Amino acid sequence: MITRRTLLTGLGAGVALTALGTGMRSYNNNRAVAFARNPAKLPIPPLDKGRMEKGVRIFDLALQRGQSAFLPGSKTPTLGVNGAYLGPTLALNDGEQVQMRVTNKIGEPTTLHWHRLHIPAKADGGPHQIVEPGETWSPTFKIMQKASMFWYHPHLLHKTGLHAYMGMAGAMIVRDAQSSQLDLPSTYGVDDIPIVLQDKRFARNGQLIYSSSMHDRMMGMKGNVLLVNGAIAPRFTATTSKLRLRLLNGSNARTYNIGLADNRAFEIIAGDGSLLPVPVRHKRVLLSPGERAEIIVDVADGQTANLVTYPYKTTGGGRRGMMGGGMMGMMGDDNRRFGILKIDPSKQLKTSPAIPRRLVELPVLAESSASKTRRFVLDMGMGMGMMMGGGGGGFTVNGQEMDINRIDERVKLGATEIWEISNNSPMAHPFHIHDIQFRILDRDGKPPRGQETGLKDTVLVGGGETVRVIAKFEDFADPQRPYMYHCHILEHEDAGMMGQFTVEA
Ligand SMILES: [Cu+2]
Repeated sequence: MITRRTLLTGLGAGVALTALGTGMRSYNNNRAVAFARNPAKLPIPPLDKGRMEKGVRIFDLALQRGQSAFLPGSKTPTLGVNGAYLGPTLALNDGEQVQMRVTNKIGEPTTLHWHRLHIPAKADGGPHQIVEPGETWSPTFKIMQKASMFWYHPHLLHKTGLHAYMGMAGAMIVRDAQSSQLDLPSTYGVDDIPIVLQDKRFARNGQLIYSSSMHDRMMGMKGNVLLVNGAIAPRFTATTSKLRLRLLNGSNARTYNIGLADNRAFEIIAGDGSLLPVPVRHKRVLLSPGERAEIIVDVADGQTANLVTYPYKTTGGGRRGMMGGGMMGMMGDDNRRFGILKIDPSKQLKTSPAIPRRLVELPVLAESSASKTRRFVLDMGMGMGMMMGGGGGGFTVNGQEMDINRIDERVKLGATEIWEISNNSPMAHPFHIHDIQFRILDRDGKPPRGQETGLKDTVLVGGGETVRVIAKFEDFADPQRPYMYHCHILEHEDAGMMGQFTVEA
């Protein structure tokens, strides 16, 4: 159980973290918006290609504390990787051997997890791979991925939410031979742009508020200011007629329904872990915490394209639940609107090639090839009581809170399995599985659409909904060291909505 005490003492000396809950007057959103009227240029995280040593690509990553200037006239203590806030974009190539040298300079234990790289469990950077202060952790592994964007973030038991919220995260872009043949925008920072979204709540002195109120533990920590690569509603000048935006929801709890303010359509070309078989033309892309999507925005008309968030309702009717329909509705909806990015086309636009109509061939996993169906029920039953002023935890998978000393599931190496994830609560949960990429079979019996047609590692399961996914558990067996599956609302993960599985020969 997370108590207010552990939250308050969590960061030790050095970072004055305000944890006074929703009663504390936060940084006025209007002030942030007014500030954004004079918007900053979109910061582009540096592209880190590492350095080659005996055929291994080495990345030196220092986890550190720093001060960031998000708001006028105030400095915000933050965490970052090789910088004050967020970290570099790591450039990785399929088939290459890499070593991550992670040095912990934040003065307290943490971990760094490679969100859904297919690597041995001992290299995963989950709750079992703690990096003590002053230590360097150096996992070596081979990149075995389809071209896509992945990300790294902390994964310490009970502290993931806090450490990620403070900014210790970054993107990883994997390229492969097949995708390099495609005529897609791929000049980093010019027409291929990472967009890391994190919402924050600020105290009036500029410090981040990480609240321990019942409400924020239940709903997850949501902010009222959206940072886009660390800037508020920034601008970007396009020099090409098409822009590839690689969207990463690195937020603790908030799902974004992203679109253009003038309602123009864009092409979705990738989901979490791969390109899509074919581009999907759409006006919105829904992104829950942990999820990624790549979109191609066309600005050939010379008009400013304003990327914003729209209100949304999650799918799923909440067929069960202890609350009335109104409450369930509220828990599935989000009506806050944020500006994400204003794209100004320059006068002389270079014309980008047309988007290829076919992008990638993905392996087919037939349902009949599955040897087993495992069922996972997500619940927050007691948590409801908690919000109502009672006690208890109750953020569970299959009725149990995470126990780091318990292996919940044992999967046979080489097996193809169907995992059926049912949400027994009224609130949507983004369910994430380490080690594998899955395909979505169906959502309440209906086949997936749009960005969900590629390889996935995180799927939003609406209130009362059941999603079935299929995956093959290959290559890495380790009976001792588990991988995690969990809700990617980090406060839920920290409160127990997580389990452990091993892959065994
Ligand atoms: Cu959750």
